[in-house]
Amino acid sequence: MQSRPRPSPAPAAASLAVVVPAFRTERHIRDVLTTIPPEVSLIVVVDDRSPDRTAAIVSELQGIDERIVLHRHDHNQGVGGAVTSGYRIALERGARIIVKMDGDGQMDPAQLGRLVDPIIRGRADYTKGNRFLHAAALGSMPTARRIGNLALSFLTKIASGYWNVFDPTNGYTAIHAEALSLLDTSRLGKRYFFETSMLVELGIAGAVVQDVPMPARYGDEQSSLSITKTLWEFPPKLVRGWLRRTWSQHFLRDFTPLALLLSAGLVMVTSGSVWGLAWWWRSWRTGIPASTGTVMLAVLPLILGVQCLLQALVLDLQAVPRATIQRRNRPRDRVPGDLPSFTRSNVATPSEGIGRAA
Ligand SMILES: Nc1nc2c(ncn2[C@@H]2O[C@H](COP(=O)(O)OP(=O)(O)OP(=O)(O)O)[C@@H](O)[C@H]2O)c(=O)[nH]1
Ligand SMILES: [Mg+2]
Repeated sequence: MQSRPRPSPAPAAASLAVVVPAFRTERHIRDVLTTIPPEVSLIVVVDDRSPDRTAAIVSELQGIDERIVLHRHDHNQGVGGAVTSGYRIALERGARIIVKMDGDGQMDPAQLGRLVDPIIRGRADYTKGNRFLHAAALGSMPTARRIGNLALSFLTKIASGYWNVFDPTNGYTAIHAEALSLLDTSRLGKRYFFETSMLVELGIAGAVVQDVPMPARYGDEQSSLSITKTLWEFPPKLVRGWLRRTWSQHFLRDFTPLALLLSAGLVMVTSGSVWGLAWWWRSWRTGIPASTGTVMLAVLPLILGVQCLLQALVLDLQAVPRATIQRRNRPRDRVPGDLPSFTRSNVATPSEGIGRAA
């Protein structure tokens, strides 16, 4: 598959990298880049053909911070396309953990330590912010966005199989290189579906995903994300994601009891419904009530089918990945020595850094 990035020998070893997708961020990019903590050894800014001064400001900052690499797209590819380019560059330069931090200043660099901590400790392959775990932060999220997010979060749980995570569109994320190298990046959403599609692909790869409570920051940055467009565009993509993930996880890689229950449940619910509706239509047209046996032939498969589907749902809930890819590949239970350690003093608490909350 063409675009699976592989970690390759590093020109200069970069343990912890930050990828910054940037589009129309001239008012924020300077603050973002100058507050990234010193534990980060590589900062890849991807200018997504921004029509403003974003690239000029980044070039200027390269003169005072040699960690910064600027990659310019010759045509706009959307946030997903920008992050995918950044991931590729970070892997080529030997990054072990790659954080995605938006260029519009909505993600607080002071929270970076908390975000990467579970990955450094080998407890997760992918971490993401969750604004819903952080009560104070919820107040700063616009109401329409909160409701849309709740609905999409539930659909994403079904599609990705990560019943333990919430707030799937949160863009403050960190990933271990070994998990990233297993993903087929050509399947990732190019635009706003990117974060959600990451969860579906991680579900297919069997990575451990963990939420980290995170304050949301809504300031004066311009939002290009349309709630109605999102609610219209995401569900069909999520259904396709669910089909691919379920097929891969429960039918291809392993034929699990869930596969049996799901197949039996779908057959029974469909046949019971079709039989029941056909006889109901016939009785309605002729005025002759259906016999008890005919009714039972519709009701029984329906009840049994729904029970099978519910049981399949419970098994899916229990199948959330628990063994990290990094530990599966590294048998001994140890923290890798070449990753930066965030001490108590430089790991922010969840309540810190909400300075610009609206
Ligand atoms: N809108 C947009 N952002 C892009 C694009 N390419 C890269 N980005 C960057 O991707 C990041 C996320 O985009 P936003 O539009 O802020 O999306 P969001 O944070 O999910 O939504 P908001 O909460 O409305 O800010 C920002 O840092 C942008 O600068 C693009 O083509 N369009
Ligand atoms: Mg934003």
